[in-house]
Amino acid sequence: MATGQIFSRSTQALFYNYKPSPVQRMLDFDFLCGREKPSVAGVIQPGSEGFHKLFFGQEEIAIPIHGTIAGACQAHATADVFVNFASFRSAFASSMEALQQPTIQVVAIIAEGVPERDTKKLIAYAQTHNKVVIGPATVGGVQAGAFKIGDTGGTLDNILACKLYRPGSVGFVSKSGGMSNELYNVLARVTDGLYEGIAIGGDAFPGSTLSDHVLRFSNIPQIKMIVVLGELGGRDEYSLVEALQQGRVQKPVVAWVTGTCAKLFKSEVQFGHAGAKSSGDEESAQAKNRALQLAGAVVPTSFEGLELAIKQVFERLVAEEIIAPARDVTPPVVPETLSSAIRSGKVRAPTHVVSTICDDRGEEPTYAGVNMTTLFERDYGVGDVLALLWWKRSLPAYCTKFIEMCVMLCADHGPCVSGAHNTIVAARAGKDLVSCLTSGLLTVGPRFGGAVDDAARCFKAARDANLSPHLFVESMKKKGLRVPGIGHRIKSRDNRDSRVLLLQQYARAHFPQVRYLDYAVAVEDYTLSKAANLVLNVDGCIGALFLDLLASCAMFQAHEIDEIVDIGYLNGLFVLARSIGLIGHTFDQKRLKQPLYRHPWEDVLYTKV
Ligand code: Q5B
Repeated sequence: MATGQIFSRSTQALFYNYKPSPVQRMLDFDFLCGREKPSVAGVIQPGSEGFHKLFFGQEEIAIPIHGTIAGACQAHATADVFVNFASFRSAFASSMEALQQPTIQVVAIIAEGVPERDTKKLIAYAQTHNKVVIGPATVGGVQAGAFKIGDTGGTLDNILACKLYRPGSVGFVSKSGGMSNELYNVLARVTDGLYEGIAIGGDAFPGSTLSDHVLRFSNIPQIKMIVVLGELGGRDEYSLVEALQQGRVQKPVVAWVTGTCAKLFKSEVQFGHAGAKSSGDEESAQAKNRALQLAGAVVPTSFEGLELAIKQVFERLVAEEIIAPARDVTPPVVPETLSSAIRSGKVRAPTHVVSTICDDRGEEPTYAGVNMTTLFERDYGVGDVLALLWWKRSLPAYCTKFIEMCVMLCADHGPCVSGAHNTIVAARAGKDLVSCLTSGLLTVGPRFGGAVDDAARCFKAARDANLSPHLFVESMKKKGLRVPGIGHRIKSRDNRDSRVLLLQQYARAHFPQVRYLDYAVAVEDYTLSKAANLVLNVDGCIGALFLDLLASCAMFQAHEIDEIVDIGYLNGLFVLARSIGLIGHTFDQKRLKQPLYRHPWEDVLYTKV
């Protein structure tokens, strides 16, 4: 174990198993202390490479990520502290590997529950190689104004209140991390503050002991007095007693061993830490306090007396001119994050995204204010969900049933249509599901499946303007345009599209009125007089019937209907429906292990025109 300073203002650490909050806290501490270099040299995340963006003061910096411990040590040869945030399952292997790196001198193990036999192996290795293990089950340690491990010292407010941003004259060691924060606060109030503080962790076999650190503090000239907070259970405090008796600690020691209340219990009590359980009188807090006092430590009569005892020793050392109290400095202000400043109401910031259809911030996500539980309580279906997310309102059941019919009837129309063909070719080229799906969807347009909106626009404009079907078709022809929603590759007067018939049948039975459908059928009558395949197709039928739905269900105002037709919501019905079929085609091809598609030469006219 090292015999003096283990940290300084230039100490850098490697952080194992990235956790954004403790790393950022280390960097914020650095900034408060006025360090020039961040104390985290790199992060180790097994199997990953790259960098994490974090703040160093107001500036964003990139902290490199390394996939292996050895790689990180090689890249940052001067980083000698290993801050191990691995779980208790992997803490041993990673700590041992870190100790074996020549560049690493200190390993801090945060995890609780590391098996004692593993910790003993780490201790043995560290002792023979003169390295320091802090923990397991620890928050770590801090050298005020220089370096801190992970979450030691707690929040920024606490670090400021405890003046940990500049060194004082007191060395402090305890088992408990929580009690360290408490004592840092006491030290800031009744002394000139902490120089170095270590929480050795609450396990029965800590990697380094109270006395290890007290002896180390004896060799650090800046430390003028030492405060020790022990705990019932174990015999660690007796090594300190021995060191005091042997005169190996020349600086005043103020000590208190917590757990005196254990005597009030009839049976043995296990306190919070794994090692905090006394087996036998010698391990009781009372016995250890007595022994420490006899060995020369200043030991108050209760925990409440600890503050006064520290104060008195400090004041004596000041009077004897052993301590020249550290002067206070004003630390820089660590900029707040935007989210915390917004939370505390200090700033307002414009949002960059507006969303009005859903909210996932509460206990349950909502669609237009309707939560998931309600969806099922009310037995809502896909049509209802679509209405909530597309129009932010519930529609009458006959409308949502119609929407579901559209989705069901347009889900697929065989493997030969443009969309399915593209999807099949993509699947056979080995593409992933999303690529196959989007490859098919990209064919949806004015000729294939994407004529619903245009059909609605044209039928609405013509019907609202009282244009006769004949004049409407001829005016389109004059402009050189095909009537959207009319015509089909395989359907005709004598081979009607059953989807169109089913939708018409349903609407005539359930819609209050079908004036746009009637108009579309009159257009079809006229176009059929020109050619047998100029039928009202599925796009045209949905377009006309949706106009009827919007106009008659009393849920939309006139300007909203115009907006729906303008924006072009209705092709969305075909896109949604056909996605079901395209996904089916993708899986079908993959299941059949179909080979790469190549179009046959015989099917291509090679010509020079
Ligand atoms: N003529 C659909 O054409 C098709 C005319 C017309 C006036 C028309 C064509 C068209 C409008 C767009 C439309 C949706 C390209 C169709 C769908 C989903 C699907 C698909 C599936 C599924 C078919 C022959 C003669 C020419 C043309 C004239 C044709 N259409 N005149 N208005 N609308 N429609 N698309 O058979 O004088 O000889 O020059 O663009 O609504 O996509 O199942 O396959 O579920 O997947 O190739 O149902 O109608 O006819 O181009 O040889 O034209 O008729 O001007 O006249 P065809 P063409 P002329 S549903």
